[in-house]
Amino acid sequence: GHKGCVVWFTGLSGSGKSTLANTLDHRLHGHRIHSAVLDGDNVRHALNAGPKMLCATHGDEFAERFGLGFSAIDREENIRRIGAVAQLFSQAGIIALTAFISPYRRDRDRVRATMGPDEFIEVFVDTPIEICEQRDPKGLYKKARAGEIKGFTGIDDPYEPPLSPELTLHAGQKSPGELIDEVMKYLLERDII
Ligand code: GGZ
Repeated sequence: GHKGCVVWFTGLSGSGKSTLANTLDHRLHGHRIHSAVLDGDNVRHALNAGPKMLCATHGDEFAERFGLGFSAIDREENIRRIGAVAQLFSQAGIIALTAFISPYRRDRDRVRATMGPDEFIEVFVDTPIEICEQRDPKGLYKKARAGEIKGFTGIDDPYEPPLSPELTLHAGQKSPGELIDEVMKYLLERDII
């Protein structure tokens, strides 16, 4: 058997969080362990949709009040909601794998504070910004450098690395498979799986 918990990946855009969460998800499924990924594709595009998306279906006023963008307060609310959902998964016995930049230390620590002592596993995806910017899969760094996107994490908005994460992954140097070996080892040692 295994316990529910939250494996919280944090790091810059393009650091590899989603790839790592999905790689871990597949690895766990291979061992018949129930896990689920929460990332931008299912959260920022659905649960915490942005104002533009909501405007089309729900109108201006609704979109303005409930659509979440990338201001500090919107990121704070994004992370708070994701923490609450991840905890529901965890309490249902599922290993929730979250992949959000979650740039602010206070917001992550608040999520941690809502969880049990062994429930929150913070994984710092420590990829140098130079590598993230080289990868630039969506061309967002380029736009941020050109001033077309304001408040982009790592460019003109801060990323506060965790001070004592449960794990740090050097994702610029190793393959996803190797990095997930490290996470699996940790989960085994901690008696979570
Ligand atoms: C950072 C942004 C921004 C700004 C849009 N800053 O590479 P991506 O595209 O897929 O990952 C980024 C994603 C960040 O959403 P999160 O929910 O993970 O952020 S947070 O935890 O801070 O709430 C990027 C895209 O959205 N994106 N504008 N200004 N990333």
